[in-house]
Amino acid sequence: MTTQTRFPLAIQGAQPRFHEPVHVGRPNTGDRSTFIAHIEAMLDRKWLTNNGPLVQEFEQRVARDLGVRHCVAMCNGTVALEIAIRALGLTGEVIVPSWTFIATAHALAWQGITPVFADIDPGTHNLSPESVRAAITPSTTGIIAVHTWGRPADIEALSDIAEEHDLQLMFDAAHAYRCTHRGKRIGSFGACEVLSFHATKVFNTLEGGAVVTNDDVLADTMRLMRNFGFAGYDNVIHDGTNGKMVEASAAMGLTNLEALSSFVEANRIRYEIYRDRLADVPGVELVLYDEREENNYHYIVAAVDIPSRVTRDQLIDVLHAENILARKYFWPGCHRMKTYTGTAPTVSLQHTEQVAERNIVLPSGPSLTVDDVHLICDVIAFACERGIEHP
Ligand code: T4K
Repeated sequence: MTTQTRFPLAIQGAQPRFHEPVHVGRPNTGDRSTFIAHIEAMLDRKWLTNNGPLVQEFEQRVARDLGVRHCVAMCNGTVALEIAIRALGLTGEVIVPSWTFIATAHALAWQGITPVFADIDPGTHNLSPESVRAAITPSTTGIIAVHTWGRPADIEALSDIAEEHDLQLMFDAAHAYRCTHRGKRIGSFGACEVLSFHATKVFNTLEGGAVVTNDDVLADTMRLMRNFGFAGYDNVIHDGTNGKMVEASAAMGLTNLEALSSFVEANRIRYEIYRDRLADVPGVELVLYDEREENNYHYIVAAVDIPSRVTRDQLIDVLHAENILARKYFWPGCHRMKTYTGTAPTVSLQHTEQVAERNIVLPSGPSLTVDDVHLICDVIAFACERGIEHP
């Protein structure tokens, strides 16, 4: 269904098209009574955190779902990154994309490791292996590649580079739950992969994260590290922090895992509407999912460029005026965030720079109706075809 676009756009003074804002990252929540039953049982048990039964069940279910030996649940994805980085013994310099959420870089810098920013492939938004090669120095100890928007990184090329230069390779898989690479679910590539179960993710535990790995020793180390290094009462055998997932988060996780396939199906339907409706809009190019793989279709990502009659920033203004809260993730790129501008990038980040000026992430997910998606497409088509100056 398409709605006749009316004039003038909200930016020119009319009522916004949406009375209530529509968001990127509206939380997906499964069956309420299941969640509440878990919470009631938790309260009855009076066991709220510290490796409780819900967390243990959650870890087993996630590991089985992803086909990996260990899932070590944590309080959020950022702490999971930090713990994985320490457990792998990374030091000195670690290569990361600049085109990622700031947490990937901060998890290194927070522990005195220098994030060295490498460029991306503009088509996939994933780390460019050539750029990674160019960024290696004698101080490099590892690579953290991101499966950006759920599209798997170039795992084979990066593994070859890591092996050649004796570097650790781990993945930030915050976007990639229930996505596959060559038919195998993301979760068991590299030394380990880090998941985020933040409220805005396809699969949430309120806040939460995990490291998944097939390495038994690494998993044991991370279990110690997330609980202050305790190996039983009064016995600290490792350095550590408080990275534990609470039972209420695991309750949400168990609830949402049951509903995850329905979230993904709702995402797929909305993605296909965007894909079809925006295909002929001038200057708008969607980042497409690879249909040969399993995808979670969570992020709807597009580049806005000539011949669109509006720039990306103008389109954002138009959409926001209509209460459509599209985002510019990950503008301006980590290397342009204040904390990292003191050090000049060591390799060209030209694709990152270009993508950062054009990229837009659009609202999606089960909380949006398909009519909402059509309406958003109407506004985008109108703005890109006609421009904002049109009477
Ligand atoms: N690595 C990567 C590649 C990541 O993308 C992330 C997180 C991480 C690592 C770190 O994982 P965590 O430590 O977060 O587990 C949001 C999320 O907070 C962040 O988790 C996510 N990436 C990032 C891409 O997006 P913000 O600063 O944009 O959040 P905010 O508050 O602007 O919310 C985004 C939208 O979601 C808003 O339009 C409102 C909506 N929203 C949000 C929340 C929390 C809701 O409707 N309900 C809610 O409860 O970072």
